[in-house]
Amino acid sequence: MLTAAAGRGRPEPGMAPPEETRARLELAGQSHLLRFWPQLAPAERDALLAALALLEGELGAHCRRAAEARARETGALERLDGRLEPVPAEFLGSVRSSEPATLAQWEAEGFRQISQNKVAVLLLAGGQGTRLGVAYPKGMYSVGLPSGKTLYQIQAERIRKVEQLAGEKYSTTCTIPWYIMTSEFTLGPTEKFFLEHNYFNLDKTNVIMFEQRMLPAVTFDGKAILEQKGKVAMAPDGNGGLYRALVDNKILDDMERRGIQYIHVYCVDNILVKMADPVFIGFCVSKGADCGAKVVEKACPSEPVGVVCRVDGVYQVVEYSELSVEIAQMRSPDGRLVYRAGSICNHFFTRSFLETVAQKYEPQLKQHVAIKKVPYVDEEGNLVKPLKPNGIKLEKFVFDVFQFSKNFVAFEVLREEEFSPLKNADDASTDTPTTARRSLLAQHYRWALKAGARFLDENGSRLPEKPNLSGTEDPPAVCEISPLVSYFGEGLETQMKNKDFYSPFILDESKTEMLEDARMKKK
Ligand code: UD2
Repeated sequence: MLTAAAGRGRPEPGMAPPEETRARLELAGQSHLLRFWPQLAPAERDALLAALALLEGELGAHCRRAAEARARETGALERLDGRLEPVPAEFLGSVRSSEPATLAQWEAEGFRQISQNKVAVLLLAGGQGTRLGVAYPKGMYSVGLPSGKTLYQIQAERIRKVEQLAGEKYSTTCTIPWYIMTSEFTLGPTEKFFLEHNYFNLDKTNVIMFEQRMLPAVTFDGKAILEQKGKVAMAPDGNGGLYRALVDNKILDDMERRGIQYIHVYCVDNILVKMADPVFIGFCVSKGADCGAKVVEKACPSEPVGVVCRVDGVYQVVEYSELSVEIAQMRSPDGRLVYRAGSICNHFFTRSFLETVAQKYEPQLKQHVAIKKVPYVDEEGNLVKPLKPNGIKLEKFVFDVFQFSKNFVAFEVLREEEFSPLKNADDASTDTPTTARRSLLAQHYRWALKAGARFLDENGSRLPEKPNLSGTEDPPAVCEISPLVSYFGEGLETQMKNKDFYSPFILDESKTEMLEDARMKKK
């Protein structure tokens, strides 16, 4: 159990470490953490003692668990083979194969729940974004859209728009609270960013940030790693740390107070994410689900998305890092991947399901092993940046609770409309700022053409049209539509039908007003 006991047993400068701490570390096999004690300044000693106190009693067990889990890891992939089956078609809802009337019913149901203030969104934003290579939270990243908007701004505006649509549909005003799980790395900068941007005009009281726990990184032989002479290397406890964080921070109580019943949990980096998607919410609610996952058809066997499937008959996500190549590559007679239901980290939960998980099942969640390069100080006190992985991080995964669901559903959506994650820097071939920007602009271009817009180049010549443009091509015209104007392509005809627009074009609220004024004058 983590207990803050900072300051207890604080030593005088030059003194030995408190005997109690020394003895406890000795017992846990972690006395190396005090190796540089004599060289530490008083403030560094205080900080080290405070960090160790926070890990009270847990450190030895954690380090042992990490080393054992890594040792077990060899052969784990083979053990899953033979226990897996794909999601049967009848348990998979699908945008592609559903009648428009059915989709409309689900959407109406979703909007109804939103209009009654029963829906919240919960963002997982505690990750370090190592692959993207920026030193700040990923949500603050701008992929280079004409508007310069960051991922956080796009998400905030989608919340505002979907609130407005639900309110208009059911003649009410409603709120979708935005819960944001951060970590020690991301909380401070995220709070500051939201403050500087006036919470993107959301009511600050409806944006609730909270922090997940951190765990020490451990060497292969079970020793906590010192990243500085007086600092243990720590990492967030995985996005499945959500369930402990919900309890630690009394978030479930806050949800109950607000009357929230359904929660859409999503990851920060998908530029096309449909916040509080009424169709998905409506689908899950209509099916009486306590837990649901959005999926897309995997693009290729090695795509880094977990696969929704059944393991020993129980619904689960097998993470990409844990699926064997042979299984990932299996194809059915029609040539499609057998395990193709790729999880896009968009999950639906009822509040009561989250409560059950938090109270009853959380301790049973698997601790997954991530092997990473963790900078450390060597025995002489020199900082070393390892070239090969040297450390174990234990992480829980958000989707590992699916196995406890009484009524699990999966919902397949169109990749080009809903999934384009930002994972890597631009020197990679996939999931980069360029691919994210392209997917969004391709989507907006398709919406504009569908609404009847025509595009001109800077000389006024009509640009060729590509109504079936895929998300992987650059559109012939650049058109960015503010989420405040349209959430999923709706309502654009009044502003765009049979009108000419010079590329590049941004349709935002001010332009909407101008176009509306021009239309009224013409009348
Ligand atoms: C995640 C999914 C993967 C697939 C993919 C789609 C998990 C474990 N894996 O893979 O199956 O759906 O996304 O893009 O969900 N995060 C935290 N705290 C942590 C670690 C991560 O909040 O301790 C957040 C992170 O900020 C991000 C989300 O969880 O929003 C996903 O984390 P990731 O980018 O490390 O996961 P990835 O891409 O390996």
